[in-house]
Amino acid sequence: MEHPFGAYKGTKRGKMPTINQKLKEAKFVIVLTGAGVSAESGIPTFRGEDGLWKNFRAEDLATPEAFARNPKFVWEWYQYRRDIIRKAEPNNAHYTIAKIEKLVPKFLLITQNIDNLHTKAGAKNIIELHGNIFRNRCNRCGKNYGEISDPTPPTCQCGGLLRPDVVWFGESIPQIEEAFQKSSECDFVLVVGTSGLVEPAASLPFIAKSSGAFVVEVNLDRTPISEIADESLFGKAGELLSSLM
Ligand code: BV8
Ligand code: ZN
Repeated sequence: MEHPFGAYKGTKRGKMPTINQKLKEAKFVIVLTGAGVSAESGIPTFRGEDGLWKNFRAEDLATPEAFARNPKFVWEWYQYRRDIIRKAEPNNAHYTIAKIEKLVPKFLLITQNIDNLHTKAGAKNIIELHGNIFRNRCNRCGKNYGEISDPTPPTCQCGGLLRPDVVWFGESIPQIEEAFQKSSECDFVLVVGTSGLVEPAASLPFIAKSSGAFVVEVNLDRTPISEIADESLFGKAGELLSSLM
């Protein structure tokens, strides 16, 4: 979706020194990422042109109802996604975010992604808001399991079915309170590759902004977050982030 003003690229020169200056002065940097940060690693996003996972919408399959109705189908969909994600490598955006972590006094990465690529790129202080596709857990007793290659969902000792350890639509987010709290404490938030449509993650930049943080957004297009961003950089995260350094 092209934003209304056409592909406004902004005068990067005019923006970069401000952003660099603010990043240098920052005491506590939070980076919030969505599927767009992994797009250049070859992982489909949810809502872009190349979005969708094998013609299925996450809203239809990433739900407890879908799993209850057809556990084998939902499990297969995750095995299909795991195969793609396992082969993916972090891209320059993941590596640059891991570099920022080492350069600022205090840092927290909050990601909506479940692809483990930020960890693979060396980031340390991470909240995986929506879980991690390489972990599994029992749908009944919550017992944690590691990677499983079975083609159908195995059964736990308690008799419950195993499921990916991710947060489905309609499920609560275990670390959301911590994410809200930290977002209200930071003074710089960098939002990368999220359409800002999925709640409650989408509220985090607004909380940071209302607490006085400097908000920078990196995205191909405008999003609801563009309305409050101090600077929006339109383009590919893998290319733009390195110029931030
Ligand atoms: C909850 C894990 C309550 C699973 C995911 C009606 C209105 C408002 C809200 C709701 C509503 N109905 C229901 C809700 C709540 C719902 C929600 O927000 N729905 C949305 C769809 C409207 N939220 C929930 O259900 C959440 N839980 O609210 O619980 C509750 C409370 C207490 C007790 C019980 C219950 C749970 C949400 C979590 C769902 N799980 N993923 C899986 O992946 O299988 S969400 C899924 O979407 C991923 O995590 C993904 O990361 C996330 C968000 O999408 P994005 O990351 O933003 O990805 P998207 O494709 O949308 O955008 C990509 C962006 O990148 C684009 O802007 C694109 O331009 C940009 N881009 C692309 N390439 C690049 C790029 N940018 C830079 N460079 C590039 N190269
Ligand atoms: Zn169990």
